[in-house]
Amino acid sequence: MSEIKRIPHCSHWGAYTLLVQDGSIVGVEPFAHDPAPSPIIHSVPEWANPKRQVPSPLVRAGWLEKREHSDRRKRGAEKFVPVSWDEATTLVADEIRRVSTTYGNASIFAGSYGWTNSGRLHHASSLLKRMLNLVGGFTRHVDTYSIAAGPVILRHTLGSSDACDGRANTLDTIAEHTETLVVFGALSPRTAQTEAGGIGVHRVESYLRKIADRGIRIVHVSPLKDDLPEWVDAEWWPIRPNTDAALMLGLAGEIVLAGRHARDFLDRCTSGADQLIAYLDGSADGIRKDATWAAEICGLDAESIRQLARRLVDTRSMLTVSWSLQRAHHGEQPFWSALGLASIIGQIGLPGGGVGYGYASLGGVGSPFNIGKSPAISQLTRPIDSFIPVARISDMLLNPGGTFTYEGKTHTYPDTRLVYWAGGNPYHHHQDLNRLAEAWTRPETIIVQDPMFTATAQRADIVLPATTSIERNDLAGNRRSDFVIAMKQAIAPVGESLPDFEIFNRIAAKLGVADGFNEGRDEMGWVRQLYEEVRQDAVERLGFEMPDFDTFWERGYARCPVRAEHTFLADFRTDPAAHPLNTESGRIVLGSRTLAGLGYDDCPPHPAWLEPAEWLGRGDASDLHLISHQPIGRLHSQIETGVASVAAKRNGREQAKLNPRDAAARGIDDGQTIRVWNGRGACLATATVTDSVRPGVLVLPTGAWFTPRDENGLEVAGNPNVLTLDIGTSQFGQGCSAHTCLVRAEAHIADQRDAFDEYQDKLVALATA
Ligand SMILES: Nc1nc2c(c(=O)[nH]1)N[C@H]1C(S)=C(S)[C@@H](COP(=O)(O)OP(=O)(O)OC[C@H]3O[C@@H](n4cnc5c(=O)[nH]c(N)nc54)[C@H](O)[C@@H]3O)O[C@H]1N2
Ligand SMILES: Nc1nc2c(c(=O)[nH]1)N[C@H]1C(S)=C(S)[C@@H](COP(=O)(O)OP(=O)(O)OC[C@H]3O[C@@H](n4cnc5c(=O)[nH]c(N)nc54)[C@H](O)[C@@H]3O)O[C@H]1N2
Ligand SMILES: [Mo]
Repeated sequence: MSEIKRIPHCSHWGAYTLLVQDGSIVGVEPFAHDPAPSPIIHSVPEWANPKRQVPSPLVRAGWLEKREHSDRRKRGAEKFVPVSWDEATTLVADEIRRVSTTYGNASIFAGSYGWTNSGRLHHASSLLKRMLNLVGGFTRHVDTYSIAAGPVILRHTLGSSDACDGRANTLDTIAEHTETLVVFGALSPRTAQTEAGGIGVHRVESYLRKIADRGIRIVHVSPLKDDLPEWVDAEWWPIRPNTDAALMLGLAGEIVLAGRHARDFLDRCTSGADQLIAYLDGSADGIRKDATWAAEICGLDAESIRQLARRLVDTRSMLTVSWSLQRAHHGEQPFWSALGLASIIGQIGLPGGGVGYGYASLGGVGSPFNIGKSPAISQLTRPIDSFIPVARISDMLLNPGGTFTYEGKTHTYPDTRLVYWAGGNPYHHHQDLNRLAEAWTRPETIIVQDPMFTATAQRADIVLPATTSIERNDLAGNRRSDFVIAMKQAIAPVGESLPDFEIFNRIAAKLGVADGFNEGRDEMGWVRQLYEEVRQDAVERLGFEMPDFDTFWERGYARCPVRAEHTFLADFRTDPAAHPLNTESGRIVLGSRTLAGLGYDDCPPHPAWLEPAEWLGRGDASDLHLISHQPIGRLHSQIETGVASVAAKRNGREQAKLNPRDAAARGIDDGQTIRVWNGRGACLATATVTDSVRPGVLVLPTGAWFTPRDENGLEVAGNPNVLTLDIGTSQFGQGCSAHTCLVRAEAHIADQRDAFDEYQDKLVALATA
């Protein structure tokens, strides 16, 4: 036995040290500076499990024979043929050339949404775009599944998406100054485990402890009590899902009706406030938006709403709104309504006052933020500007040449012939997977690059096995983390996998653009270069010294320049004319001329309550509102078979939480296998009966590997996206509406076979066919 080596590394869920002996990982230790490391670090050794990885480049047999004329319905059902890297990269380069010559580059879809790994060099989708930009471009996506409706409406009404990107009031100021905190959605260490691009120090929990210690009044508005840790003393308001805009507007209406609205702030800092006020006081449509009105829609107590409205103006008050609220039909409205309410209260720009979005949705939101450059490889210049809103992927594939609207303009869907996905898992992330499966039969060729034999890879024509981050060198860092972290190679590549950079470099060579792609640098040359760009920017622009590359690489981390104690829009509040916002009026928009001109019924010119397509106010007694939130034990679908992920399952299945009242009405016992279904699909899960979930709501986390059983389409792993609704949030924002979904649930007795084993068996069988 040789000595144990200690290798610094990082993933989206934090930094850690891998203990490596004789080429194997024998232990994982948390980063010494991290007070709240994520248990997901202990799933990392599972990455090295050869049974989970794609063993070699693979081509679907039918595609190898007939290329673009193959039977596309055989995707996911036909065997794969292993090929050499040389053959695989030639096939890929030939396809890119064929499609771009015959149909034009817009027919190549490389939006390729996904979190990939935290490394900023081997960032799979960035490298894909970099390569394709050298050969004429591709159709891309805009916004993210995380936030789309939110930033679209905030860019229009606040002039930027800063307030939902981690640039609103920092949590240190809230812990110090706020007297009344209203949490819409969650403030949870569960989601704060992860941060896109890695995180050095998990701080959310310590801010929450400070807030809890100060004993301020906290109102927690969510269908799920666990969205705040139980040690935070909060009043739980179990709201009906998707009705928050009504509560916000009811609170605002109460303030207006009492004449307590901040007239000076509204006059100086907003535009169109009279339109909002006319809606609130009922002069516009005859309906007063008061506590009684809101209580009826939200399923809450009117008197408590009335009291809270008073308290919001009597004390220093802060509203936090989770990203989840805008991942719903009309998701623009809760974000805009919160801004409207905060403007009516009039404390925006004061320490500990106002509104902010996405606190704890990611680990870095609300923490001191990085003001330096964050490491990133350039995607180079786009030769064409063809795009879709990120979640309109099925619409695009099903409607070539059809039109869609986005931010008030009309665009056309391209005629997609080739899809190249690297570092994302649409069979995890997209809604209504049975609809996606139909859309997936449309393109002539689908290429998937991933270390794992995911549901998406299983449905590809060409699968390119990338190494996981622990099989190569890289660095982590982002705009919301105060550390840049070395991600050193810990083990040799598994099977025939290659680092993403190397895969694209080889394809670029076949396309004759290798020089432009690699700029003469190899892996370590690029890691050094990306670090140096960050270090130079910090010293030149901010006078902040970071260690030289060799010191950084040896030590494993470097600190970045950050801003703490930040109060959002403080300057603007003091002098709005000197600090105009990038909006139609230069101020906060509460009544929009642009939206009035557009006349959309699903995104009116002022914040409004609009009924979602599916919600408890319209369902019948057997309907449950599905909340498919983020899984506690993994990041989305990643390392689904790792220890942290498996620990969160029950009887090998995902847990579906529901209220005792609803369980009893359906004859469901705690721990029983249930079938959750609606007109779009059905899946299995294990029932966990708990009164921490509001009656009428069922919570099933995302991320189980999509495993439909062939005979009847029943999904056995517990993937909620067989149930969710695939519509845009509105014609304006076009975000995903994942949290708008009604389902039914019943005890499932027919088949007690363990789903977890079944779909893992299938996975291994496909990989070794
Ligand atoms: N119902 C419902 N659906 C949702 C949501 C919801 O709330 N409800 N949330 C949505 C949100 S917010 C998001 S962000 C999306 C997430 O959706 P995704 O980002 O697509 O999910 P991941 O599972 O992280 O997929 C990342 C993929 O990258 C692969 N990968 C990891 N490392 C590497 C690498 O080094 N190279 C390459 N080439 N690949 C790598 C992983 O194996 C995995 O297949 O899901 C969305 N879907
Ligand atoms: N462990 C872990 N952490 C993660 C991720 C992960 O996969 N695993 N994914 C990361 C990503 S990509 C993102 S974008 C963020 C997402 O961060 P969020 O969007 O904040 O996370 P969610 O878990 O979808 O939702 C948080 C809570 O919102 C509540 N909620 C849902 N709908 C409503 C509603 O209509 N009204 C109210 N008041 N509350 C509602 C639900 O009870 C849910 O638990 O999480 C990140 N953090
Ligand atoms: Mo996300």
